[in-house]
Amino acid sequence: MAGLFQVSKTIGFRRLWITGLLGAWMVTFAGNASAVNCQPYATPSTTSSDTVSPKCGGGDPPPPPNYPPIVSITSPANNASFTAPANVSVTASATDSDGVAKVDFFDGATLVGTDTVAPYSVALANLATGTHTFTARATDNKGASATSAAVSILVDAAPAVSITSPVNNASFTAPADVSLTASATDSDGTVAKVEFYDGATFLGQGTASGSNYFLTWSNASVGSHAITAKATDNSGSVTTSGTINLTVNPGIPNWHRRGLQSDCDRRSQCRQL
Ligand SMILES: [Ca+2]
Ligand SMILES: [Ca+2]
Repeated sequence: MAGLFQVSKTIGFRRLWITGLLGAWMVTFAGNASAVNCQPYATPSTTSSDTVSPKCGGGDPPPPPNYPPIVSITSPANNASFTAPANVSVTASATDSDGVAKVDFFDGATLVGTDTVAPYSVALANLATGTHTFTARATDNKGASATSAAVSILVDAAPAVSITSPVNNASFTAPADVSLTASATDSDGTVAKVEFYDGATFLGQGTASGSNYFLTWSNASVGSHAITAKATDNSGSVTTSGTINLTVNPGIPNWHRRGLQSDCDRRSQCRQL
């Protein structure tokens, strides 16, 4: 009986020893398999998302986390300036390995449009003057979302300008020094300069006095002239005034002046010669 117990005890010990050895081997194997085959989930970079790890030996890994889309506004450029009335298209790039369901566009906190098809954009018409700050929020097919960096633009009010002197259809006699006056203002800034043109020909820049700008156009040539004033504000917006038409008529022939210089100071008398 004692011998039988001794044999049974020996077999039990061997079984225990073998089981322990097998267990240790399995732990070692599993540890090696995990180190070799089970890579951790990679963190998404700025150019890709949703990196999926390979399956571990002996079973599927837990489902990968759903990373949100990568989204950025590609147009307009940050700090771009527009002149009112401004029509601006805001365009965004959005990517996600699950698929992008939609991109929402915001002007400040206000939702101004949604696009579900790339390229993602929204057309904004007649934007109010002032600063607009746009963001794009992309949502993937699993409901994860991300918001782009903000892009700000300025919508500038163009200056107002008109020619106040001379009047339209005024006529002059050569040699004529024509005094040009324009009035220019800017509702959301300042007038940087006012320039006068005869058709496409630059005549000169006006001298400012308050909101009035003056230029003496010396020795204007005989003929018809179409005068405009072009105002530029501090944001670079430009407005061209309405056109003032002038006529410069031929002056008194020189031979009329000879021998009657004093009378020729009065042009009407010279014409009677
Ligand atoms: Ca995703
Ligand atoms: Ca302005």
